[in-house]
Amino acid sequence: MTTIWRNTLTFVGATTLTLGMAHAQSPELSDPPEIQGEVVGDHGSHTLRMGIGLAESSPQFLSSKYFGEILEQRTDGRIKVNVFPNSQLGDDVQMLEMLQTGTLDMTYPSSSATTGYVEELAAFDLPFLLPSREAAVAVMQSDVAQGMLDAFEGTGLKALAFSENGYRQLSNSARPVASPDDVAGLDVRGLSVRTMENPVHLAIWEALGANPTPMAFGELFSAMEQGVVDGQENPWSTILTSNFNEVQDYGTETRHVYTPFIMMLSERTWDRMAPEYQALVQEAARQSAEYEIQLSAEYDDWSRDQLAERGMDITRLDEEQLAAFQDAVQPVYEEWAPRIGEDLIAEIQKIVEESSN
Ligand code: KDG
Repeated sequence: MTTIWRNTLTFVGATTLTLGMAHAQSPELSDPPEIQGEVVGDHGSHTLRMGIGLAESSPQFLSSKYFGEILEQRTDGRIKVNVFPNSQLGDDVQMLEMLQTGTLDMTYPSSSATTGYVEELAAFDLPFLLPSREAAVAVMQSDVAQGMLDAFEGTGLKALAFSENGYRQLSNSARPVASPDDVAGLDVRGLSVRTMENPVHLAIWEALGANPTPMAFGELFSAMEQGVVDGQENPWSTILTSNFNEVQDYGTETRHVYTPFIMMLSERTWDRMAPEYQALVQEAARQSAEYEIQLSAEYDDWSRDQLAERGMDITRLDEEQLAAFQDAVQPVYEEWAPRIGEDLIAEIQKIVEESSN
């Protein structure tokens, strides 16, 4: 299966070359871990349709394919997973609703799109809460995070595993940004910035002086192309694999929020599966999530450097500049921490501290 993916990547690269752009399509990526474990007995056949927002070259797509390979191999082909990329089946919010009604089996949203189901997940949307990837992974693997996944019980959604969307960075088409004043625009208008449909994200960009506009991810490229919004914020890998650099000249390494992904299955689909298959799906989700986190880490800085190579003007903030962003979003903490739960935030901060020891 490794070969199939490599071929796909080579094919994409080769196509690009014929168009005259000699840019690499992906960093040196780790091979997926070897699939281990016995074949599970025959409990019927399932073809699972999974919709995701991101492109075929994204860590999310590649690891979702791996998820499918695990299931296929360990059921002798009785469980198949078809992954539909590029928001072609809808955006995160719509696809979650499709899971609830049973018209779609799986999706893989940002946690930020799921806070309407489990409010505590909004903790992840608090700015500058998770200072390093190691800390973020420790939180995602903690009992606190498992409790959040379990809390989906009864919503029609089965939350299988956390993985990494990653540190979100600002991009825009108007000007270089090195301070909240650049976002707000002292002599010119504030940047209009697309956000996910999440109130904490709206509050962050309001606090920074932007005009935030919530919008579905699938509409974002053309909204930026047509100048409906000046910018957006997403991890470097998403900015690159979604070709946002074609319509965004400026990037700023703000790392303002670390967003997890959550792999989701429709509870209706889950209930139709034999317990043996359910256990396998859960195991495969965890394995592919681990692989996704690894790929995402491999993509992150590489994507930033690729964007720079492709002509994006990237601003990296020094400590003082970063502190100005952190100070400007302090009111978001004051407003949202009590609503999300001070105790929960304290627990997360404790895990963060322990992870750095
Ligand atoms: O598949 C996930 C994407 O749909 C989405 O979560 C990407 O972070 C994202 C965004 O900004 O909407």
